[in-house]
Amino acid sequence: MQSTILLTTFLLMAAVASIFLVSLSAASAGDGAEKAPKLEGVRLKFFIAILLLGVVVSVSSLRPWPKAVAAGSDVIHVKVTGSQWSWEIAPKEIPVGKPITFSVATTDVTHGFSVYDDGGHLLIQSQVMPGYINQVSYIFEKPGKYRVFCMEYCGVAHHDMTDELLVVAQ
Ligand SMILES: [Cu+2]
Repeated sequence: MQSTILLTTFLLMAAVASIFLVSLSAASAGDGAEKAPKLEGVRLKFFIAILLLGVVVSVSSLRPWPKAVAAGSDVIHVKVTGSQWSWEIAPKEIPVGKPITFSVATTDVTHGFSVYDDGGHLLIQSQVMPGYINQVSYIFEKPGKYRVFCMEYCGVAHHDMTDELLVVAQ
């Protein structure tokens, strides 16, 4: 199987290379050579415009990432442990407007810890890996119920690996 894939790849590469060589020899033979200088200027301007557009779109759509883990005496620590197929979260009731740092761990396989608001928007997520304790921080601005989902396929009941956080006003 591997050698068939390799042979097919080489044949397709040879086909692409031969098409490229044919077009290159046609271009150097003089086809459309008289139009080249005018087109070159337009092409360069177009290229610069596309490049600038790309830079502007990339920079303006940047978001602060990664989020720094909150530190300090006012930080509330929440211990999260994932196991096939449930979460153990302590405490599950957390105050609004305070920095919360979730320390996530697993007792078995890799899971994905994520918190969603009631509108279904993803607020935070962290990979939950065997042998590691990962941390992610967040400040909940609104009281209410927040859903916890596993974001890493972890077995047959992965879809059932949900829980809830209750964010309460002080
Ligand atoms: Cu899962």
